[in-house]
Amino acid sequence: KTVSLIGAPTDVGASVRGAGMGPDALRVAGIGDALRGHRIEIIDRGNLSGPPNPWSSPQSGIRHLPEVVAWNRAVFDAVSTDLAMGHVPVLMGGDHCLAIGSISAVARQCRQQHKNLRVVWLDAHTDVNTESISPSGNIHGMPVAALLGHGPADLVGWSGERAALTPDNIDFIGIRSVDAEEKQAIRQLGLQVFDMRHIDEHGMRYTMTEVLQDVDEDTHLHVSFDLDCLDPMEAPGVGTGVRGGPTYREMQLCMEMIADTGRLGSLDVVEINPALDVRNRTAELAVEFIQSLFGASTLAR
Ligand code: DIR
Ligand code: MN
Ligand code: MN
Ligand code: MN
Repeated sequence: KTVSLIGAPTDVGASVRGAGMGPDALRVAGIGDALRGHRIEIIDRGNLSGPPNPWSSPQSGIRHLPEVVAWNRAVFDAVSTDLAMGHVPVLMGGDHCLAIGSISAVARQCRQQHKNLRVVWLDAHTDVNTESISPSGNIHGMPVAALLGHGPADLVGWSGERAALTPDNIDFIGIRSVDAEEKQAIRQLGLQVFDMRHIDEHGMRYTMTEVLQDVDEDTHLHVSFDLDCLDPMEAPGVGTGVRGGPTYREMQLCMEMIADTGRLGSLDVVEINPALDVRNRTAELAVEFIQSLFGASTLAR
């Protein structure tokens, strides 16, 4: 298996600056060597380039739309290239707006290859805002809506269809912060949200059994891993931490159960903010989880 690391050093979609340093924080934490240790071939594509963050206020409910489009275009092209080569692309963000480009590329490839796409969205937030309901205007709170075909025309339709995803293609895990009108959108769309209460009541094991039950040989599994999914005690280096996330052990089990399917085809690792971190702890934690996601376990190998 060949994994391609693609850096997208930008925070244009975020509400707090600093996520642009994520790719190098992951490299410093040893992401390449950690995976190389598991019989995976690694190609580091280096960092993509794109416009600087203008740090301006929202225009018609949305911030930095042209810059977000430019960065996502670069991500879409890079992810498409690696998928076409049969590689597993790992998008190192950057903020979560970049999932628009990466998942659109994955959806297009899945359609061409007649694969079923399943997205696992690990996040404290559902990111299903649009410019008409977002309280912040930050596009990192909107990628799921865009992928479902909602939002400004510039962010929609990249996969070749209006909607890269349908609501039954995506499951959310770890959710504990949803904006007022976002809640309504979730209900209207019929999204499957495994919030923290669900994990508290049923446990991570049962939750992941539900999430992964219909994954089969024809499934391409995409994991979109926002580091703020974790409890901020564990992962302080994020711009919008919310207390009460999954524990270290719960998240390890989540990753291991995904690895066990053998169907992981692509990954986003986003929202690491080294400017807010403590001695790169959050990037190091991300590397530990990514190792598990790629099949590392306590007793095997
Ligand atoms: C909030 C924060 N719901 C927004 N979203 C974040 O601005 O739309 N997503 N931080 O990861
Ligand atoms: Mn997110
Ligand atoms: Mn988040
Ligand atoms: Mn589902």
